Amino acid sequence: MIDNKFPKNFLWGAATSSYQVEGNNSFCDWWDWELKEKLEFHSGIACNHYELYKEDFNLAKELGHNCHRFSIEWSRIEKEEGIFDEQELNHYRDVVRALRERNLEPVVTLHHFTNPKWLLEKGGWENPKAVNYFLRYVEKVVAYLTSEVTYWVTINEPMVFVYNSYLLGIWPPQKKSFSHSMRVMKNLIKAHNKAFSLIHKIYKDKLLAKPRVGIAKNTRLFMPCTYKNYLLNKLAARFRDNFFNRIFLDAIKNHSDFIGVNYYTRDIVIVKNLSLNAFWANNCPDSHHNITWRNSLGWEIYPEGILDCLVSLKKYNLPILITENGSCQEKDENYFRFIYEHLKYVKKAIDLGVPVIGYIYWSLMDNFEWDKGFGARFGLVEIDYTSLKRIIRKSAWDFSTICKNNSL
Ligand code: IFM
Repeated sequence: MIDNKFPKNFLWGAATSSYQVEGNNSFCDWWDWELKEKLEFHSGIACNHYELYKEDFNLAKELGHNCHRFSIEWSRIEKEEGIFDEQELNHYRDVVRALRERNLEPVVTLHHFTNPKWLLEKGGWENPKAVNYFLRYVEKVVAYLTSEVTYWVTINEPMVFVYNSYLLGIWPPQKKSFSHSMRVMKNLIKAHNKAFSLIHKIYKDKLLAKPRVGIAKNTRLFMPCTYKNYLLNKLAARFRDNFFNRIFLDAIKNHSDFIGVNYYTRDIVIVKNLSLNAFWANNCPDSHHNITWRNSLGWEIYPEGILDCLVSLKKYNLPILITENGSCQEKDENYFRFIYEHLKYVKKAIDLGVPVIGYIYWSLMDNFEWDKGFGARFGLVEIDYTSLKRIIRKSAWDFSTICKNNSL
């Protein structure tokens, strides 16, 4: 008989990030960028989660979750450089307490793409001093929340940030430079490693049980296009796997208590010319492969890819928390189909000895999908953006059965 049970104390939940759900985060770089770029949509009040968080956590509890991942907005805590806003620190302490009151284990992200405006004025993450600015903020926040939080995610998807903001130039500050992106990557690695030691020290000094500190790593499966130039495509796929998936993890592996995995899709790598861009960014736009399922943004949905990614991480010998996996769909039933198909492979990975300790769906509710706006709906809970009414999708109830039974 196939055993569909997940390990004891498995974490089940959903994630959000401050800028995408809270609303009115006007002190951060994205806010001004949206205005400057004259995007058709603005994050504005988003889901007003800043005020409605208790209501939203009630939904998570009702849905049988036992954990919740959210992020703290640096630009709220430190609106002006070096001046910390007690009221905002208290707000996030209330958020954590609201989770604890509902028996939802908080998984707290300290950096999820957004930065305070003042940091950008000082050169952002290209400036080596960004590391110390980040540590000063981390120290403040962590000291505030030590007794209530165990799981810390220092940085969300560092390589997505590097790619989109410094290499491809599609996100603020819109740089397109290999050397700039390398500088940023190095500073992010340093920031994580030092934050790891700092967080551990804070807990040790307070004689508290050890925290668990990691990053949330967007992990992709890179496969070569088999149509033409296979060997070159294979080389590029390997290069990209190394650059996007491995370099960062290799550099932080001794400063991590767990690896957070964000898995969404696979890339079919094609090299159409010999430019560096073709090597690190081009995907096959043609129908050389039988792609049968895409989300509403056009990303391929490839559930078996999560198994390959998880197995490839086994060598790090660290617990793995799936910190994001999710999809935007047209039809409600496809949200559950997506979850179920991925969970089958997560279970397979566990059976193969990969120490997966939890599964956190992206996202608890529809939200602001960065440069794509509000159209891409990833939520277990649908948001009516006119009334801000929350409507639980049927798929969320189906997922809830898995969470409550700890079994597929
Ligand atoms: O919305 C994002 C999130 O901020 C980071 N991971 C991927 C999600 C979907 O694109």
